[in-house]
Amino acid sequence: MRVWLCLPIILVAGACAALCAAQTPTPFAFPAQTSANGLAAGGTTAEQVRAEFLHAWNAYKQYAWGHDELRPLSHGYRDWYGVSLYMTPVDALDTMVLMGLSDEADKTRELIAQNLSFDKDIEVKNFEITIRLLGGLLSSYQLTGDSRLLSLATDLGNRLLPVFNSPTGMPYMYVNLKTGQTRGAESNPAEIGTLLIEFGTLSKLTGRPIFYEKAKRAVIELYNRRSKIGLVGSIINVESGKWTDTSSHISGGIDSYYEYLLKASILFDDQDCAHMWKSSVAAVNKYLADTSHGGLWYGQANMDTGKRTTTHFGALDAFFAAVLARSGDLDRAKRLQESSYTMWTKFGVEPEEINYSNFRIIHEGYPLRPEIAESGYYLSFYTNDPRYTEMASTFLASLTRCCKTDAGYAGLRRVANMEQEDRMESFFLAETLKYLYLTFAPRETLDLNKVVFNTEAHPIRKTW
Ligand code: DMJ
Repeated sequence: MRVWLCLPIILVAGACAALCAAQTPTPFAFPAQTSANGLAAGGTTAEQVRAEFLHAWNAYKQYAWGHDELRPLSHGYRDWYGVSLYMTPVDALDTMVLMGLSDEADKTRELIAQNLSFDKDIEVKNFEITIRLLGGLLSSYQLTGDSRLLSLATDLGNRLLPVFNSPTGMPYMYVNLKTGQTRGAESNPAEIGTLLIEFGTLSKLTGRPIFYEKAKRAVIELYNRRSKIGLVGSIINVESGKWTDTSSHISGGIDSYYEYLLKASILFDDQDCAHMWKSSVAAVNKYLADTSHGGLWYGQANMDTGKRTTTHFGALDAFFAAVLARSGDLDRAKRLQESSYTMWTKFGVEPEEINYSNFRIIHEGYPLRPEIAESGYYLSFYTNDPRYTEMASTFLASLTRCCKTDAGYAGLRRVANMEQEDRMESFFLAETLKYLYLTFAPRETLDLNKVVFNTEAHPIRKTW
């Protein structure tokens, strides 16, 4: 059981100084996972997940090499901003390393190091670029010791810094990578608060405190605007500091704000974050948690009154069981994972959102999301209960049955009829298949107590 210290929140200036001593690059290795007979040491299922990863990756190589994403139905590609930022290779690289695919990992690392440049006149979404690219580069740098990846991460971090130049210090949503021009004052807790791990790690690895200082000030500004009952809303203006949508929940738009309070407290021994996590999760469990059909769910409530507004739960919300498990609250984590699993099995694949009071679908797509597999992996690691490998087997079977195509994997437009859509998000390789693989792989493949995963499943090890 983790012991939480409730220290008063202090101003960030000066508080980060101890965090930032330059670190010598020390690559860390995972144990080899392939035995003499070529099978993964965790048995055939880990090997199956690895084969599915290769099916998806080979399709990317054949039809989308050098581009952001594969289009698995039309055999084409998609670049988010018209030019490639190598989204899929950067997101997938540490999964290859973890799976022991060293030749693929070496070639992918060369592709990135020789071609990726952030010197581009494009306006990018700070949140997505931070969790996928900055997180991916930092994790792969730690895994391989290739200093070119750290140089890319540092260049990217410098180009993202202007987002914090708002009157409150909370980040704008978009920034131009060449000019530093920002846009998007209406933001949300997830996009404001999900920067601590990546910017903090960059501070640690470069010895430059500015990254963590800016990210942490943003989180404190946000936390200080919580309601009297301790909840945050859905949308806040980073210039005025005023809430423009007071609906509170743990779903997309807020979710990883809570995740990073907990994880930053662990990764950086940050007692301010520990305090903010502890008080936030208490409010979440008091006002957002709900019971329905005998299960634990988390719905929506007004941030000021705590009054229940809707009873919606979805694929993104399933992340919370992992966070609860990491915090030591295994009881709630297990109950919530059972609810998420019901949502998956009732429809064959989980819909984006349902109404948990009547099990009607609210949003019917499934874009290959990882959260339910992520929570299953955490619970499997912390409990050793075969229930969670059973769940992972169900997820893998549904994915191969409903989403696999001749060229990779496709998200679903509608789970009701399993109609596929022409998109394979990079998080399928970064997260979904990584968490499934780790669930089946031998426990020593990765010690969850020694790393912190960013919200895009990039493991960061505390080398400081
Ligand atoms: C990923 O980019 C991250 O996990 C993020 O926190 C939420 N959305 C997707 C996966 O569903």
